[in-house]
Amino acid sequence: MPPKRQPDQSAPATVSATGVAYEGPERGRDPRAQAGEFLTTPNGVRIPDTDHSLKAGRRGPVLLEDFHLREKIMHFDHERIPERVVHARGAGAHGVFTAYGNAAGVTRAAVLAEEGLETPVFVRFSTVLGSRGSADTVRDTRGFATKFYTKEGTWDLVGNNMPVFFIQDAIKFPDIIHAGKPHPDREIPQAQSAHDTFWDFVTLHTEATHHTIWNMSDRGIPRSYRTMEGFGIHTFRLVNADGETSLVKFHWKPKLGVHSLIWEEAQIAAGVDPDFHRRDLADAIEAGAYPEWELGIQVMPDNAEETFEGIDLLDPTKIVPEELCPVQRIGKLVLTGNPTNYFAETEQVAFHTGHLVPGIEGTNDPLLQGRNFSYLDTQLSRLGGPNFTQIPINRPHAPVNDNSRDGFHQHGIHEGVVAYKPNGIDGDAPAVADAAHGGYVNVPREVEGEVVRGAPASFDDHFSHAALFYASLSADEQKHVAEAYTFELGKVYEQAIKERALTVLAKIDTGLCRAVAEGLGLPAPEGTPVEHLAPSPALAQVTGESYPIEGRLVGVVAGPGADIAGVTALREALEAEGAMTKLIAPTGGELSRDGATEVVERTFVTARSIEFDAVVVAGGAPQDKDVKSVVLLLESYRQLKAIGAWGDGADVLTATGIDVDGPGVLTADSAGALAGDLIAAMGRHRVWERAPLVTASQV
Ligand code: HDE
Repeated sequence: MPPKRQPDQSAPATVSATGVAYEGPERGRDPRAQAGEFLTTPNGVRIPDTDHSLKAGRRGPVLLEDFHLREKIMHFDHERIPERVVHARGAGAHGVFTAYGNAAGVTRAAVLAEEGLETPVFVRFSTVLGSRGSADTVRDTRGFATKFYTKEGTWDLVGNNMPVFFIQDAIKFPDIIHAGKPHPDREIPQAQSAHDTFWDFVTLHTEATHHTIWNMSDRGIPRSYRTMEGFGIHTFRLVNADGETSLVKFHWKPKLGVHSLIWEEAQIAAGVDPDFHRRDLADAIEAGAYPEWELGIQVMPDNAEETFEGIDLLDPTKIVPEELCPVQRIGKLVLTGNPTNYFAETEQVAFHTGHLVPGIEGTNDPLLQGRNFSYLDTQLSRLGGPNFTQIPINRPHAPVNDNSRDGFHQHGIHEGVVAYKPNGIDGDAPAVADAAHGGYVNVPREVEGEVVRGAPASFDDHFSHAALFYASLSADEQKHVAEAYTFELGKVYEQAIKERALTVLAKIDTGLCRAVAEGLGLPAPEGTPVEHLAPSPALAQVTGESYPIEGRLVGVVAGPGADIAGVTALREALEAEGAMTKLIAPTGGELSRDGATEVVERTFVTARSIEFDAVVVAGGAPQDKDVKSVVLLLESYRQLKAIGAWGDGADVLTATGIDVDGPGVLTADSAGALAGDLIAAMGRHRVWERAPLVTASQV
């Protein structure tokens, strides 16, 4: 008898090849992807010519019998799928999550509880408002969605880089998104909140105030996906092996610290390098500077009120300050592999807040409850049917035996006649699992109440957490918030909307309100700011702390006659810290001196300030003032980056108008002597002491 065909529902290499598994020569290879040495049709028929249609004579009409033409064009015509209705623009990476084991007391989920357990993950970062081809560096919230392929089934933590949301109830989601997306008449502006409908909505619907001020802060323009925090936002319920429950908020803490762009950089990058964040993520992983986060939890008692220190834990517009409830670190995420194919993996990955594993449950947060419906629903139109969990990137790494059958794009070849329970024919297989056998058994909860369209009274506090956030920022960050509101509201046409926005700001902080009013040329409304909790230092990101500089980039300006041995020495010193250099010269090619050679990777035409975390001028660099290099240096100075020079490279800085004795301007006799100071300065991200020297309009 011929061997029986087996259904293939195994996870192919594109999915399982995360972290360690990515090492092998078969990296990312799906045996069912393109194979064989000849070009074929989708049915495997070899093709002699793919450049010409089949015609009746060389100048004659094309024949309908040309099946190769038909199949090739038909497939092309359907290559695009609907982009995500929100979070359309994104970048993904494979990685590994390792549990520390200290969460075992609060959850029985092995992925979090089992010490040393490595779980493969796929993470997708995204912007929210822009379409799939929009720029990375726009002012927006960022998505931070993680798919854990756990041995107990798939768990998705679908979070953002801000800990709160615009709305308290899912029923408002179409409203906030319609207000934020481009205006429907002209479909502008793309990927922006600086327009009338957004500000009209968020100033009327004031529960959006807290999230809006996060967007206006530096968090709205991250330096990199690698330097963002992540938040699960909602409160979740964790259940331990004894059935005891806790209310928990999830936090991702980046190893490299939380850092942002300067607004000028964000704007320039949107034109010069719209792929800025995508490129940064992929380049860092390729260079071995693997992005890392620790997963943290705030653990709070599961009390009947579902509050902590008076804060309503079901309200997704509120935070629990870390000073009141510390974040306990329970595991580490390392991103180690770039996707092999953007469409197959990053585009087709499907997250869902309802993808939970035993030991992790949701709560009655009305925003979360609505999401539990929405994410499953959206995949039906986006991925074309109910079988999207069979797409390689979405396949669980746990065995699947779900009795579901058929539907569009069914990949499983299911055997037998039984797909129902109970059944006698297969001995009632597959068996159901109780908690002892790893079944997802919900914690029993009493639910009762009157049917009502409404929210608890605590949901009416729309301003105190926005005021808390603003009060917790450093002075530099507060200044950026005022500038962001001034910019965004300055783009609004309707005067009434600007005035309404100022009345909201008056409730947050008088100084902020006055600064924005002044920028808009409007009177600041009278009003007393609301009371708020004590400032939370954990919310500030400019703290004076130093961080590793892995994956950071230094531009080295040089030219014919420059000290190339010095360039090499600087490159090696930075590479030892995981950072990278790019040599910038008037033209491409190589630069050599005294037997040392370095490749030019950017010219004065292709280099722009936004790409670099610091810029240095090599000794012996050209003294002539090329306007492009002047722009590069002046922009970098204005963007508060470390600037350096060795030897007579310092003369170039002086000729450009940069004070070599100014803050964060580093000079030394040799490249080797410069390296240490440069590394230390980059570890602090920016030269904040220089900010007062740079005018408000420039930063
Ligand atoms: Fe989403 N959201 N969302 N969202 N969301 C989607 O799902 C939705 C919300 C978030 O990289 C969509 O597969 C509703 C909060 C991320 O693939 C959609 C509500 C948070 C991503 C959807 C929210 C998020 C999405 C679009 C209000 C932070 C990208 C395509 C109840 C905790 C995931 C898709 C990825 C994507 C609906 C609110 C984060 C339409 C209805 C709050 C990171 O289903």
